[in-house]
Amino acid sequence: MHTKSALNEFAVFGSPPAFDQPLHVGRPNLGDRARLVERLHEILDRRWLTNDGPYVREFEQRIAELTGAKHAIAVSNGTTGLEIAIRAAGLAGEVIVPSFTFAATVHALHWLGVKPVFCDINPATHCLDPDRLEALITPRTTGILGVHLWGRPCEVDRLQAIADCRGLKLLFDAAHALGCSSQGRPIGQFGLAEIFSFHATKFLNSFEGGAIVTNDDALAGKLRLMRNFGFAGYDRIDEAGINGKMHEFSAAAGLTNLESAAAFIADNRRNYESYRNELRSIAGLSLLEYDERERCNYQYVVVEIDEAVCEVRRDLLVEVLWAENVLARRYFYPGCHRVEPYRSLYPDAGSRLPATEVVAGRVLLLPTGSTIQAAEIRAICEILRAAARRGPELTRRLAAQPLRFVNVV
Ligand code: T4K
Repeated sequence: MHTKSALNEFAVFGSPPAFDQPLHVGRPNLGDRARLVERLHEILDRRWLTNDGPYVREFEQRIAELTGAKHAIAVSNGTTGLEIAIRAAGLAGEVIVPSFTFAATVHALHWLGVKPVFCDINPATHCLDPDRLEALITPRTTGILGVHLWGRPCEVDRLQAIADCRGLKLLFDAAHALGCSSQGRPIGQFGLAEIFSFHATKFLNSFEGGAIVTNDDALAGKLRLMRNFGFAGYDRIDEAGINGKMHEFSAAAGLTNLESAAAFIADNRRNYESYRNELRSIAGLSLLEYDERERCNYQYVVVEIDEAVCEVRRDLLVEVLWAENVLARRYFYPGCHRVEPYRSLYPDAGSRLPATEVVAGRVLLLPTGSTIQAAEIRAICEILRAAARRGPELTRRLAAQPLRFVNVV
């Protein structure tokens, strides 16, 4: 690792990179390897590989306990979980959803023939702005799909009040929010159902996987049927279902990683605080805060770049970092409304999403998780400090060469 504090040392201008190996946003956290292997042997010995196996049931039990939800239904991934929940909840016509989210949230609606109606976010929370939502409700609206982005909860009470008053179903994409809370209540307790992701890049992974949690008995029954082709018994199908089952290897990984979840959160929190200490002295860069009164998994280190202050574009900082082998991400640039098929289907959507467009243009996510060391965080921040201090000069010098890593949509 090389520490850099001057522009001339930057890899983007030809020097060797600060890091020999790439530092990722979303490097998987891994629990006790020996325990995982033990579980894998048990699965093979049992010859019960999928279809509601014992590890899947145990994993569901743990997720239900963690979220306080009455039912947890494990699924093959978060996207399939969203699709099954949207269908089981009977959403159709139009559903209100943020554009500032991972594409899966919106794809799940579109894939089921439901029109996503993009609602702007509150720039302070990065979540749905309830003040902008009511104006989007039409006679065709059947639901609201909120996203607890970065694990920071939506304004759940206000969204529920709107849903109740207008007769809409409320679901939450909680892909980022396992182990988080809102007003002291665990995520998993809100809306009709909430959907988690346990993808490799999530703080708690089952390699691939997800879970739908709900307190509604009837909905839970339907979700279980739909996850398994609609089978209610041998030769009996009660629903149009799909194959959304989690298999035993995934559940074994999820259970093993759950045993280390507190350690993963502690690592994330330690990293977050290191970034906070380093970044507070860099003008123009501000770290998105988590509410200390709530439970939080701290899995995302989100920085907002104020270009007017540091006089260098976010995208140029990304170019600099990638050249140094720091694979910072621009989640969720450019916003779903600006990617296909939504860009072509709803070409005017951007005009009512001003906060989404601004936030998508200034967000930068930095590497965290169990594999990142404090010295690496200091070195990353040193690069950012040098770049932000010499913003105009960096901008001028980069204008003279093609960007290697960043594409601008
Ligand atoms: N809703 C929201 C709000 C979501 O954020 C997501 C997923 C979903 C729904 C859907 O849930 P799933 O169906 O995925 O369960 C990643 C993840 O693929 C995606 O799960 C996640 N959100 C999203 C925020 O991030 P990419 O395309 O950025 O991933 P990728 O392949 O670039 O991985 C990120 C970094 O992690 C890479 O630099 C390499 C590293 N990595 C990745 C994998 C898979 C590893 O080191 N090891 C690995 O095994 O989307």
